[in-house]
Amino acid sequence: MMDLFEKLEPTEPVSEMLAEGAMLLRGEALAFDGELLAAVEDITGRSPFRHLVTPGGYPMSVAMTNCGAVGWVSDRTGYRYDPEDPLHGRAWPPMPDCFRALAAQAAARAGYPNFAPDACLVNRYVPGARLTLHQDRNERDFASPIVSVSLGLPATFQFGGLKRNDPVKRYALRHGDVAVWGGPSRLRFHGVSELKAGDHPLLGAVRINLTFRHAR
Ligand code: MD3
Ligand code: FE
Repeated sequence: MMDLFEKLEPTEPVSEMLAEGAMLLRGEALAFDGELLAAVEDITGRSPFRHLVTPGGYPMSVAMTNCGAVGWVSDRTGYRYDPEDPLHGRAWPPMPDCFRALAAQAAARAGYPNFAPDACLVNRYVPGARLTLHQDRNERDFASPIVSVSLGLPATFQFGGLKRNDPVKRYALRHGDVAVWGGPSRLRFHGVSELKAGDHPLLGAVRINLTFRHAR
């Protein structure tokens, strides 16, 4: 009988506290994945993925778009939340109901029953794309958490401290994983290592990450 168990991979907990205020909910988005990806297609039909330019003048390797009342943008003048998509000057696509439902469910599980995101940044990684260590501090409200949803290829997530040079822990984020970053973890430095090549059954050689924010 025991030899059956010995053949299994070592298991990870379904939900895991990464630090005070930071909770990783493995597989939380799996039941929504088809619906989420159809909604991403709808969003990018109206506000396509683009490589924003940093204030320093470099195009980011991660392509981005947004949905919701405001969207995060970067250009030569700095970072900001903008009610219109600068590509065409119209509003960002509305936040789909399935996005809102998943974000609220995950936040509630992590102890934030009143999370009301007004922005969702959609990031697209292809192999080689990465996000250098940064803090998310353009939101007016640091009391609300950020909820992130990973879809497609797995990535190595870097989770640091409140100072840039604090030690970094690494976690694999896989298709369907959802994380909630609040409380004292809200302003931790974090980043994503260069995406490795791969072929995901739903997305091919792509990773999509949704981050839900209360920005204003
Ligand atoms: C920890 N996105 O969009 S999600 C970002 O996978 C961003 O695309 C990454 O960092 C991605 O700003 C990481 C995980 C995440 C998001 C926000 C956080 C972790 C966080 C805010 C505070 C602390
Ligand atoms: Fe971030």
